[in-house]
Amino acid sequence: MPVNGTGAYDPQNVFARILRGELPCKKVYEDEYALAFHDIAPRAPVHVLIIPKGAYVSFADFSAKADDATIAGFTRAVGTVARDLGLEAPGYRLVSNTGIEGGQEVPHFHVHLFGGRPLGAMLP
Ligand code: DGP
Repeated sequence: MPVNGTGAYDPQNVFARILRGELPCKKVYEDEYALAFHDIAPRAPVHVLIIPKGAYVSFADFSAKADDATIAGFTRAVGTVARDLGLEAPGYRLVSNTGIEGGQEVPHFHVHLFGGRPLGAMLP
């Protein structure tokens, strides 16, 4: 079910629980700004989710409320994950579904990183 990208943060959402260590994940990267782990239902040979450590519902929330250091640190972490996974040369795709019409299902801001095969044209 798509979620409201501008609503109140639900601390029981699945990614909050992963951040707290209450649920397992296949971690690929972590620093002070971000945690990255494999998507539970991968749609490409590489399908990793990168999430900030703070309580942000969506990209809308993150881009409005996070301080500049947090936005910079998170953005840099996304690039680092892609580089560490060897995706820089072949290329990759970043997606952040936001809110109801964006098809967001987990109400903790996340970026999908897709790669490992030709992804074709960007179509909704
Ligand atoms: P979306 O909110 O639509 O951008 O997508 C959420 C993604 O999160 C979806 O691709 C499936 C993934 N997902 C949902 N629950 C879990 C979970 O418990 N663990 C992991 N690793 N991924 C999950």
